[in-house]
Amino acid sequence: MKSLHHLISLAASGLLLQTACAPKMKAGRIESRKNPNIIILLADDLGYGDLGCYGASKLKTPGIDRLAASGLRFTNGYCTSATSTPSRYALITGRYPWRNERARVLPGDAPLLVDPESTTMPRMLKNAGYTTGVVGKWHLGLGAGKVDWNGSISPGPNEVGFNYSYIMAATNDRCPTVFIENGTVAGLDPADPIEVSYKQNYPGEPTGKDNPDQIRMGLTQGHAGTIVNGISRIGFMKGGKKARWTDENMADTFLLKAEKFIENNRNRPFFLYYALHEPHVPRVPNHKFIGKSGLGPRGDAILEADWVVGEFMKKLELLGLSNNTMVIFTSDNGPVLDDGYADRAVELNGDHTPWGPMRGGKYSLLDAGTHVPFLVSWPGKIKPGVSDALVCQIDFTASFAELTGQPNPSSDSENVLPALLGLSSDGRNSLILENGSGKTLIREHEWVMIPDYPGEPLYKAVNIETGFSSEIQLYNLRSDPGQKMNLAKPEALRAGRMKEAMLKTR
Ligand code: NG6
Ligand code: CA
Repeated sequence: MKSLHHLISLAASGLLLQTACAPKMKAGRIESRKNPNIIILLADDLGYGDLGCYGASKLKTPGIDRLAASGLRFTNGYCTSATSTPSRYALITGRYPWRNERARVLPGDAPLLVDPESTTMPRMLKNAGYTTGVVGKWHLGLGAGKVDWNGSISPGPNEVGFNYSYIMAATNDRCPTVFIENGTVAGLDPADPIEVSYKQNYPGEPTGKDNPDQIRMGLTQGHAGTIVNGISRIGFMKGGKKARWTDENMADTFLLKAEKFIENNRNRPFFLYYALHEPHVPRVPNHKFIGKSGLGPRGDAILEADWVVGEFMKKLELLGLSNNTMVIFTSDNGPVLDDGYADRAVELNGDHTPWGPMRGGKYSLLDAGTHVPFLVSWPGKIKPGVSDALVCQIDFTASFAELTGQPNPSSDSENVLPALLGLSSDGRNSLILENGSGKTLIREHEWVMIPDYPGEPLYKAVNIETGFSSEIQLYNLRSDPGQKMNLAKPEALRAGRMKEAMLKTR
């Protein structure tokens, strides 16, 4: 029924008619073209309150604000998890990450987390005739066990549905610090092979732990492994010197690859998953952004991300693709200030509020862990505005299935296409969210229930509330977005029912 209703509302809006009749290419070529290009821009650790369009006044983000003004700005947009790997797993597969025990922050040498046999979102789009690409942060594992970084690195993105990939294996603070293009380390000199280990250092290789005099950014927690570009990382590596990245150039490198991908595929439907590395640690933006935000490296890195989005959107426009492309901008998890490097993010933050009006942040069960910026633009198709519909990145799979006429490969993923297109103010009724290590909570409409999880109330290292409590928590996010008033006692029935609903889904 729901799907029929959706079809009717789509037809009423003229969308189905327009897309069905859209083949505007020269006769005979690309006959089947009826699907818009789809681009997902995913920031790393960017908070709801980090953007001008979401109320930030201390940081100027004109590039992303322009994208927001051209489309729909969601006020209840979510990622599934408060850390990267599980969040990205859900985005790519449409499956809840807590169903997979391995869906936790992965080391740089972890095997591929996504089942290559499964119908992932990119594979589904490929089935619909799309050319698919991923550029940027991967963090979903590579290979099937021990990876030979000097040979063909497989399975990886190209085996789970991407035609093209240009990625970093894990995070910008993890080894190996090289880019991998279609399964091969880019720019590798065969005479200087790479080795990677998360167990021990290689004799003679400098590390943050043993050679603190060689690092240019101090440490507050971890990250005492191999030094690359004057910054020590998590894990160890040797060799591959020519292929190692320079953090200052990373944004330019990814931007060029992303632009090249859309340029090369301008004449056929494409899907691009462009996963920016900002403002994840280490925050080492290009020289042109240093000192520009007044908030230190974290703010400067956000300015860099904003510039990247602005440049990329200009390119899309220049290629004449704007009106046939749905662009989504969002973040993989909530914000964090001190995430291991002494970059003075806390000291220089002033009264900026990366978490917006919410409580918690990255790693947290509280709302700011997963409540993220969420913009959807498709000029000419989506009327600009603001939507309060409850939507989640896990729903891209089912929604794009609807958009492209494919079967939905995952029942965890709900078709919220009418909400994404601004044709309906209804999104999901309920959604299960996760802190990144398997602890779940449930949101239903404006209500959120966090089960009783005994544990430390604070992640001391990052100074973020965990959301753990020996008491069940229930909040009304509409009247209390800062989660100050636990209503679990006066609303015991509701809290109990929600807990039951959550456990039933698990
Ligand atoms: C943590 C790292 C943090 C970050 C995070 C993953 C330490 C002390 N902290 O373990 O710096 O890399 O993992 O972030 O090592 S995420 O956004 O990719 O999930
Ligand atoms: Ca992240």
